[in-house]
Amino acid sequence: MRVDIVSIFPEYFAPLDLSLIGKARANGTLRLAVHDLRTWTHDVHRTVDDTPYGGGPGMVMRPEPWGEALDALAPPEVHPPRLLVPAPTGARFTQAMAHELAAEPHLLFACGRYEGIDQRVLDHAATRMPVTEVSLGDYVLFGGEVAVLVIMEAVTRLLPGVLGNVSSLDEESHAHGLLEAPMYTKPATWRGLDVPEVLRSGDHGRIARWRRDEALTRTADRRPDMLASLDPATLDKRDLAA
Ligand code: 6GU
Repeated sequence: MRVDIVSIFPEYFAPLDLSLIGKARANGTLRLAVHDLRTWTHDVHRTVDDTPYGGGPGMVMRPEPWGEALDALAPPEVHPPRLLVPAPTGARFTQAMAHELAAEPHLLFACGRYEGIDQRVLDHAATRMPVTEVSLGDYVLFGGEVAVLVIMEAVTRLLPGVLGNVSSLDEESHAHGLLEAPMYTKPATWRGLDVPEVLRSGDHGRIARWRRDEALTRTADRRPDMLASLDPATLDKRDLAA
């Protein structure tokens, strides 16, 4: 997968050299480039923002540097990338969207700061490529940079070959619309607290049933919204009893 990131703070992306994302870059699974938006400014102050039309607080990112950046990174004649614009006004980022993005050959992230990017940049880009505004949740960040780190981590771990143990993708929280059951490791007793007996029983049927029940009660307690949107066809009789 190819990924381009445009930001006025390229230094934010240093962590993408670390750990499993760094490894995916080193072995060529992920071809990632970070670009400084100011590369596409031409005035001595390398200005990227200006005051909003219609008034109001804060500044808006000017369209010209963004237009040139997108022309350079998504030239009209080649197959276009999917443009992702992190913003609190976007559609909510989910595990389903992470899977969708992991299947794309080329992602281009445009990180806005201040009150956002001039709307015409997105409207013009949409004539050339798919554009998705994406939000992490209902709170406001300074800019899109940290959101891109989050999205890249969620997407990269789904790329083939990045995770050593592929079955862990199938068992994790959100994979089946439920939160995952609690996990334990050795020692069996720690500070007077015992690992649940069933997990040490060796009875794989009982263990699977226990984990499923824990996942259901956890999800009901913490995320009733997730339980409500679960497909009833995926629930069995013993789930309904739990
Ligand atoms: Cl993606 N960007 C910003 N600036 N704030 C956010 C966000 C994104 N998601 C939640 N809050």
